[in-house]
Amino acid sequence: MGASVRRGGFWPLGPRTVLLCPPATPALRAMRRMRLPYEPSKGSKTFGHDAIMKSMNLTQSIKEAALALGFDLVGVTTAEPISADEQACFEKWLSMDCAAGMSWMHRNIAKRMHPAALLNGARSVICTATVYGPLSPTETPEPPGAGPHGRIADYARLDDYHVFLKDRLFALADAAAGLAGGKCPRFKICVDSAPLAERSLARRAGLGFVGRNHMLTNERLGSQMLLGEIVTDLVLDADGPVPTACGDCNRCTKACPTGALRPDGGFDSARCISYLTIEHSGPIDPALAPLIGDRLFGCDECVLACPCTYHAPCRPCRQLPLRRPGRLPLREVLTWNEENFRRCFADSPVERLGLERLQRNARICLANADYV
Ligand code: B12
Ligand code: SF4
Ligand code: SF4
Repeated sequence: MGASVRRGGFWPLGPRTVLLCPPATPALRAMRRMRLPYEPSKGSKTFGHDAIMKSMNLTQSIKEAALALGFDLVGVTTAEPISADEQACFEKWLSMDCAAGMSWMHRNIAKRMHPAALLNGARSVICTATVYGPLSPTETPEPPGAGPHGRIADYARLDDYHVFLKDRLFALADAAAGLAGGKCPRFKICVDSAPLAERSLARRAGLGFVGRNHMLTNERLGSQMLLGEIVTDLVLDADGPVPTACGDCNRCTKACPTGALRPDGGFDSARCISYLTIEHSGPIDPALAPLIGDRLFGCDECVLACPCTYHAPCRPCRQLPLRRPGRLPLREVLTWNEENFRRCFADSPVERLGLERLQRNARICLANADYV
């Protein structure tokens, strides 16, 4: 899972739990320059005493800093445990063996449910989302030349998001520490690999709703977004959840090639192409292999089928560059050695998969291409 970001001894408690004290770092000074002007409402009786006003001003300034750093969405929730319903949903998922071979999902359950278990004294979670799609038509070219090709999930064409999102979140923590004035706040940066219920928290922070495809989905920006959080002991002003927009729509469930999105709303990882091609080690069940089609790494079907995603504006250009092809010639992949693999996928999410499993997937895609 994610690589940790270390920055020259600046993080005194190690790469993950950080204690920050002003005076400002260069990053923080840059952030202060970037900060948009903020006008506190003067003498408002409605908001009551100073502490509330201060937390609101601080929250608003942190959000502005987040947007200036390139996050597309930012919201705040408390560090309270996720709801009893969501805890029950998670426990049922585990008990039904829906985590399949991801044994690590059975560990650190208390932390996953409760952000304060990750950082003593945590009071708030700053939730962010970074858009990576939908891609524009020019970014999704037809396969060049002849021969069967395999598809790479859109997010895996970027550099490894664990690294670049952690960098951005550290910069946001810098900014928040400066904005907090004389305080010495503590932060824990989380992206994917930390045991944290990221979608539940993002939903509670108002970034979007959890759709039938289980994705955190924003009505305006869709669901091709990556999540990252800062758990902190700062007291911030919490946002509220937004209602789900699924209604009677069922497109994602219909689009899922394998039935991983179950009719009862559950999610069966053992049938999910994303799980099979990325997380699963060893041979793939021959009954499922034909359903994988040409998906060489990951799967975007339930995400792209969602009206919120396909009506969303295309990925903004200022965002992260796509450094890898969306399709690869399968016969060529089967001839690759480690050097070829590294040249294409170093520093990408595919690197962790390794050449052996990529070639396992390529053989399945090739067999499927020969069927058609
Ligand atoms: C394990 C995992 C996987 C597994 C299992 C996926 C799954 N659905 O659980 C596999 C390998 C299959 C996978 C695949 C993908 N993943 Co993944 N994955 C994770 C991980 C590490 C944990 C997810 C988890 O806790 N699952 C357990 C189930 C029970 O939790 P859940 O489905 O999220 O449900 C919770 C809440 O959403 C809520 N909830 C569920 N249903 C409902 C319904 C309502 C009405 C409400 C109110 C709440 C609610 O309660 C649940 C309990 O907390 C997270 C990172 C993290 N630390 O959270 C990334 C994460 C979920 N993955 C991510 C991505 C991008 C993907 C893929 C799109 C990659 C790809 N293109 O191949 C696919 C999408 C598959 C899918 N439709 O979910 C992103 C999702 C971003 C987003 N916008 O939602 C995350 C958040 C990583 C990140 N930091 O950005 N993933
Ligand atoms: S990622 Fe693919 S296989 Fe997994 S649930 Fe979504 S559509 Fe189904
Ligand atoms: S496709 Fe339809 S049902 Fe599925 S998440 Fe999107 S809106 Fe909800």
